[in-house]
Amino acid sequence: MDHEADAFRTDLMTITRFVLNEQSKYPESRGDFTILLSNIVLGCKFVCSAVNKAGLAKLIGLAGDTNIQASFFLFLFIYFLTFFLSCGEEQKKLDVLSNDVFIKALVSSGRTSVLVSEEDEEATFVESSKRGKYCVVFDPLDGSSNIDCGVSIGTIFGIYTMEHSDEPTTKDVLKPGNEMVAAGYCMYGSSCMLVLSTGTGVHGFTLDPSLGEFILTHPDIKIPKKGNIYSVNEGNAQNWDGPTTKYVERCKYPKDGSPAKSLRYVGSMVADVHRTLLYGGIFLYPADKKSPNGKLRVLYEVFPMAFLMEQAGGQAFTGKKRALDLVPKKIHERSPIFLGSYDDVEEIKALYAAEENN
Ligand code: AFP
Repeated sequence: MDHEADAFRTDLMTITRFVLNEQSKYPESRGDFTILLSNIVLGCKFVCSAVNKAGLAKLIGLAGDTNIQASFFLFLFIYFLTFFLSCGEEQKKLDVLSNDVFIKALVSSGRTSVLVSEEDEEATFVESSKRGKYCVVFDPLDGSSNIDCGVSIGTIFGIYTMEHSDEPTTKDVLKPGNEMVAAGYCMYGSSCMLVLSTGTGVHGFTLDPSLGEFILTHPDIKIPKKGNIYSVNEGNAQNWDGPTTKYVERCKYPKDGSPAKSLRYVGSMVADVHRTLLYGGIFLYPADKKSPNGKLRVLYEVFPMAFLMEQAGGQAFTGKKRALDLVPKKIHERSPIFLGSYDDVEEIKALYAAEENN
């Protein structure tokens, strides 16, 4: 009997219900944000479905091209040759497809004016008949070098409000991250999960594939105050600066008698930040001699993740200042980033402060 009741949980908190509830707290609201968000959610569902099918489509496509009368060895030769030749191509296609999906979803929402995507060199200015009061910065498929091995990848987004009705320009998105009104990511992994903050905490929704709905599974996520995991590409260690080198050394050989931290690094920001958010610890992509500004992009990687971390009780630091206080000058600008548990980020902040004092 209970089983049956479980099958008809129409009282579940879907993401649409959640956002409508939030909207009802602001009686003056006209529902523009709800409409924008439902278009982002639609984009995530499309990309999730494309990512899930990617590996299968490649195999089915190849099998279909093969003459079943051919000898077994010829079959194997063509199969593997085509498989390897198609790897890079497939990856590129999924990036481009995801970008198209989000641009179309955002423009057709009628609620956006400026869009900045990792995939496009220039910002997209929405035609006047379809314009709205929001600007969206996003990376449609972050971690795409991980597609071919089936590792988690994701979409990252941040939302700003236009404060005027003049012609939109890039100035509308070249604002500090603390002016974002919402940020989130969708992770395409063993499950598809959307993590969102509209400035009132961080909430996680898991896609129920049978319903096609994101269900609230992780309400009010709080990052542990201190963690025991550090996450960094240690292959770059020879080029790090003093404070980063010292910090990672301390993770491995703590001086206060505490146990060494574990290292976890996927190389997909969404996956690494998601784990950090849930388990605690620190994610770092520091500056190094080769990349003095680090690798990650301010608008659609650093800011949204920093926003989520702060909303969950953690911190995000650039090596010089609070990440959300950066004011980007270019839409694809990069910045070093250290984010995660409050105490862990506090430690790296102290090391940079000590270096500055010296
Ligand atoms: P790709 O999209 O090229 O895979 O880059 C992913 C990414 O921007 C971010 O998701 C990772 O945290 C970071 O790069 C990994 O960079 P390294 O490969 O240099 O460690």
